[in-house]
Amino acid sequence: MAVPARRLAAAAPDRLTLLRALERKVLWLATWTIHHANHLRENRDGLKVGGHQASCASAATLMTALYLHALRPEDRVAVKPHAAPVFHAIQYLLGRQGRAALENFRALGGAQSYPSRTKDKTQVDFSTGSVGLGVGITLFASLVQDYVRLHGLAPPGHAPGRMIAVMGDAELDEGNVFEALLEGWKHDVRNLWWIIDYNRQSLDGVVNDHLFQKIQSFFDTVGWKVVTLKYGKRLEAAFAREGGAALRRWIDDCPNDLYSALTYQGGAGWRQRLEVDLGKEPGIARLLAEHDDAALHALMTNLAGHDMESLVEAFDATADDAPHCFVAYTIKGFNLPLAGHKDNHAGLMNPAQMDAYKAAQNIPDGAEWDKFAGLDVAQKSLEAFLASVPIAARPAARAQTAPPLPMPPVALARAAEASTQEGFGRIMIELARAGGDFAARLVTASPDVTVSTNLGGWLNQVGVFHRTAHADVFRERRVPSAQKWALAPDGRHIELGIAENNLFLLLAALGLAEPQFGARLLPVGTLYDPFIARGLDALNYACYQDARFLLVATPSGLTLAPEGGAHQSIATPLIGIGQPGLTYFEPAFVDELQAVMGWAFAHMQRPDGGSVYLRLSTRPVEQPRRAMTDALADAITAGAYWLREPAAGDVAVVAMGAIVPEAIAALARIGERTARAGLLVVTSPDRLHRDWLKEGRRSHIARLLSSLARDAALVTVLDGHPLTLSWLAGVRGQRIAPLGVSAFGQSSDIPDLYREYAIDADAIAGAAADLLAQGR
Ligand SMILES: Cc1ncc(C[n+]2csc(CCOP(=O)(O)OP(=O)(O)O)c2C)c(N)n1
Ligand SMILES: [Mg+2]
Repeated sequence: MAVPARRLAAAAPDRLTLLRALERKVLWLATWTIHHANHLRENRDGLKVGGHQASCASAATLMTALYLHALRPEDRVAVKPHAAPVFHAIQYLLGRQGRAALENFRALGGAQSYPSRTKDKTQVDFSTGSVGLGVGITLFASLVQDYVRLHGLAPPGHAPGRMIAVMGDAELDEGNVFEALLEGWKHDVRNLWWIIDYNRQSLDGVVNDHLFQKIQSFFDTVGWKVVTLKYGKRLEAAFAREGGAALRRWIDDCPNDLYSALTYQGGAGWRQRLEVDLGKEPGIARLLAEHDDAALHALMTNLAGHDMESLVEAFDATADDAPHCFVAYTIKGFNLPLAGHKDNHAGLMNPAQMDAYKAAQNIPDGAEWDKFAGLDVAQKSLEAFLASVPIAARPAARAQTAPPLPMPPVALARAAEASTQEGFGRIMIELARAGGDFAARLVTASPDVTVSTNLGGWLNQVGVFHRTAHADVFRERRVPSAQKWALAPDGRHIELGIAENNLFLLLAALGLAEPQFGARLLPVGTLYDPFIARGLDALNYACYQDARFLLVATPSGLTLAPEGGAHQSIATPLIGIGQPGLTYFEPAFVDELQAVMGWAFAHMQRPDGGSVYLRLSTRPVEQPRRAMTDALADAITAGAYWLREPAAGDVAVVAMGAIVPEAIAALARIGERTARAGLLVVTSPDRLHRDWLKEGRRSHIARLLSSLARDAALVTVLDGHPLTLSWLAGVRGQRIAPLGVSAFGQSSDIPDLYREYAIDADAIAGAAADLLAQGR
């Protein structure tokens, strides 16, 4: 809520007094929460519980100003991970979480170490923890907010909010922040605030001097407004006195490490140094004489990031929707004995220091969790104020869940041969043609591999999204091209530059559109499978906060043969199995893919569902002639089915994805040696494994394998790491030959590569023969 300047001036003293009192309480509660967890709770394992009192102190003023003054119900915030206790304290004061959450900070069921959308029982907008990613997601959330609004999907009366990151200065060392900034510039993002807690300290020590100049120029370059909040009102007043200009110059020129050390040493340290450096400047002696040590320390550390009035003014002055970067000068550990020490990141106040702090806060014994004890403002006024702040109007519950939209049936022309990647492109085109609410909510994104992952046809139907329309110049000039490339606010594909981190952060933001903006989107992101690794932390981050999306990774494996080893993924199936919140499928045939996509979109919309990862291929494969029965579709989505039932044989081949044709060819050879061998096609080792862990002998895979003789052997094969399927030996205690790829690939064609890496029909038949020869 932008308060008009004149009204603010009239109302300021009262509001500022209230905010300052609450700021003190916020810091106390955050500090006490950490202290309690480390010193007053039973410690059963000898581990340090931890928490970051200095990082909290650094952010306490600006988070109080933000949450209890500037924040509106529609705004969304990513809080720097190690300021979680400050966030929890504010939520506690607002009545949004109980005392038990704070008492159990970092304990099971209590407030989380770092804000967590899924594990905290209060309204966390964005989880944070891996530095830089919380910053980045706010930028993509602002893009998604615009997308939702420009597509008319926002609920009636929805006001655009500001996407806000409260970030540590060291987060600017993470490359993903700059990748996001550049993408944000291309997309002309709006309603975005990044508030840098510029304490000039990271984990290990003090950051480079003059970093702020670089920050200023980075943000200028991408069209942001930079608001530098350096000195508080008291220092500004001192600068206006005789000797003030010299004092200002001295602080401006003071190296970060010296400023930090003097802050730690306090009043006497400041005095000694200023006498040496500025003693001869007119006015300085008087200034020093007028301030006792405590007052001098308070003056010299009066930075704007701890000056409520400066922060409130700065936030209120931000009326337009241009992206803003606030560089708020702060002190790590401000108002605590940890202040300024270079080693304070994980530092904890000891019990004696806490006692002194408690006494200074006038908090009686037993009133440590009291919301108002020791404050010099009447409890009633504080309660009334807390009830009146704009964010208090935010509904406690998350947005309502709309009923799931099923994927419409798609009739594909029968192809004798097709790759799963081709099938994906065709299904997307048909979905665009089918229209309706499902298609309206389908949104795709790709980091410069839209065409090469086969989204080109879909793109021609739906157009590229941009806030401002831009014609397709090639089309206008009649240059022949298969791709239409006009940008428009109603486009449904979001094109990104080559930065996989950005893709995953965008998918995370798109996949949170429903809880954040009240509009369900069905996001589909495409990239080359090997480059999942490039953005893996951001993918994990997206899953960690339960964003819902479909990730289509193609091409994959050795199978894209001539492209060579740098593009051939090996371990991604293991990521697919190991990543919580993401269900992995690797279909072999287009009809499997279609069944899987139907399941995936349903899964993405289920309250207890998640995201889905499809590992696809460009290899054209002969398609089976069969009808898709419900039973077959159920087996496919459960993770496996018998393509050829075994005749109680003593060996079966288990194959997945692009390698299934090799398995089919191998079966004929194995058949010459033994009773009919079975061919089990796996569509999701992930689904199978999860179900097996839960259901054991009653699991889908156990039931499928029970068609085999108990002592039958298995040959498993995939274009990926053999560990993906080798666990199948454990289901019924069978002998196994796990084939797959565990060394880097190289350029070649498929026959040579499959032979070289022993995943061809000969290798499969050979492995089966060896197992049979070993006997039972
Ligand atoms: C990706 C990642 N790497 C490392 C860490 C460990 N870590 C936590 S905080 C931090 C430094 C934070 O410094 P800054 O952002 O300046 O925060 P503040 O000074 O406010 O504590 C580091 C390295 C992390 N959380 N995430
Ligand atoms: Mg810092």
